[in-house]
Amino acid sequence: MKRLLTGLQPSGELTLGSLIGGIRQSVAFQEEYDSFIFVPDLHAITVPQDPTLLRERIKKNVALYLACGIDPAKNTIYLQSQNLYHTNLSWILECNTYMGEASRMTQFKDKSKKQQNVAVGLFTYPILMAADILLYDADFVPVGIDQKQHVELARDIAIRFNHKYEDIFTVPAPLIPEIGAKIMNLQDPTRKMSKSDTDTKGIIFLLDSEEVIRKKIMAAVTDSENKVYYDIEKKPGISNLLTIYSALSHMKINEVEEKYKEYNYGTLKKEVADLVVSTLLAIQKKYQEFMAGKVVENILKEGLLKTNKIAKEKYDAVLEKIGLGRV
Ligand code: ATP
Ligand code: LTN
Repeated sequence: MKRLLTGLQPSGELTLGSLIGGIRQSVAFQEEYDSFIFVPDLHAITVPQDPTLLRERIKKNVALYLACGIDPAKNTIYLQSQNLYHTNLSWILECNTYMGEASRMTQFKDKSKKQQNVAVGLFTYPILMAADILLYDADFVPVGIDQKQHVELARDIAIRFNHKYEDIFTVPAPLIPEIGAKIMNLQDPTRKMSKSDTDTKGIIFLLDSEEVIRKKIMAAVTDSENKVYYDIEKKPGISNLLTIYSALSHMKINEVEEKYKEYNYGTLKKEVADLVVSTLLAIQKKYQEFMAGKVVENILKEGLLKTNKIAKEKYDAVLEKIGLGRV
């Protein structure tokens, strides 16, 4: 059985983009693959975090995975920082990654522009991500389009490592959703809807109330043509709303276009809001149940035991190949 692995940083509250571009793919594939989904909390500290909020978000992330349909019987669910092999392997991979390739990462360029004091970890973060993936021999990594370059780096590192030290890592491939690979900010539909943005008006959080969701969607920036059709260049706002509707309704974009072509923007927005509200309220109900008991704690305990065993084997094999460890 092929293995699938992904994770969503607890760097902010999860958004509609996290659901459509991230979690939902893992849910869709969990029947067919040996699925791993984790909380990359070490990635979150590449930018400043409030410790209390961060700890809370870790639990919330897991409860949201479950509420969005991740089945603990079909997935290995775990927390990155508890498994020390991730950072150990990351160091070894850092020593096998060139400055040139690490410097090409566009997300670093974007994120470092927004910060005054940029942490070294923000620069090396894609290598930790490669360790997350290669440690478990993942075949596929479901991600939104913004993470494709990072998975490709993991691929390049694996290929080089295999060439230098004989085959040791499975070479991973990104899995990008056909619809919804990039959900845009509702206030600026040329930018990704990103959970760590400080201005929250254009972001739908999975735990937003019905009233807030409706307000944000009704206020989404569109254009003045008042004709519903998909054109990402000319009509980024309307195209984003059509994408959201298509992703949540499982209808094709052209079917959604056809359905709403005679409607005005106000009605389209209302229908998108109805669908988002019904999807998210159902998730929120389940979320409350998972937050209440000890489910999350128990799942993470079990996940740590299982992943420690797998990771240790891979890590020991790597040490052996590269000539480290006791003689
Ligand atoms: P940050 O703002 O902290 O960089 P983010 O909002 O980009 O976070 P991540 O945790 O980095 O979210 O992403 C988790 C997964 O969800 C990744 O696979 C990412 O590609 C996907 N994803 C996040 N935002 C979107 C979006 N707006 N559209 C589609 N996919 C997304
Ligand atoms: N970098 C990713 C989160 C992440 C990840 C991973 C995703 C860390 N390690 C391994 C897939 C596989 C992000 O910011 N979305």
